Amino acid sequence: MIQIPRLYAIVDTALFSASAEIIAFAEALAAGGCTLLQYRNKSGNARIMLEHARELRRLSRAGVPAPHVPKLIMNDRADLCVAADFDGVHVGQDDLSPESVRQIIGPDRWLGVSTHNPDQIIEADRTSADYLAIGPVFSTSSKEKPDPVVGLEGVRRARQLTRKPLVAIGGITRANAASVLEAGADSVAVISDLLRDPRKSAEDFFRSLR
Ligand code: TZP
Ligand code: MG
Repeated sequence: MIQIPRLYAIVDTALFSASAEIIAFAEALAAGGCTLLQYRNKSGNARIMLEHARELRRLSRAGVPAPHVPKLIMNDRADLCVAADFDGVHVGQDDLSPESVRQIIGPDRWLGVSTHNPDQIIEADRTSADYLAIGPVFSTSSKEKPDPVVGLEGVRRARQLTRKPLVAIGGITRANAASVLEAGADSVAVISDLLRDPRKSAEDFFRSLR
């Protein structure tokens, strides 16, 4: 069983206008204590994705002793995860199946699977996924065509359906994060509420989640 940190920071490239900003954002998150970062790029430009990913990989290892190197997760793309030597992949219901991803990334990298309802949780729980995500917990503007909001009740239900580490996502902020862990999540995945002053926001999250 993997040990998942309480904060799972997502770097969504749609929110930045230049590559340097993306890298600086990730560095600030790491400075704020983030040890788990997802690279999310929905542009479809695989070359740029690999460039960003390799730079993130290089930076995350620079000067950090092995046990403290932040884990990097690639959204959607198992091939790019391996190419950039990332630590894992996160897939949704329309991506490659968990077992297909597992074949590509091998037994040791982390595999996360997004779920949005009880049936999907039960199905994903039977796979080799290392953690499951449930959401959107609250309404979000960071995802195109989000599934229906599941609320804290959805997190509680998910908690009853799996023993795998559970990551909650969608509209989670410093103000509501503690209630989400209270409902049974092991970790909160966040895009928007890290954008302004990422280092301080991450520190605030860790403080509120102790
Ligand atoms: N999947 C479900 S909600 C969401 C994703 C990728 C977006 C989460 O972003 P935010 O800004 O933290 O609501
Ligand atoms: Mg996906």
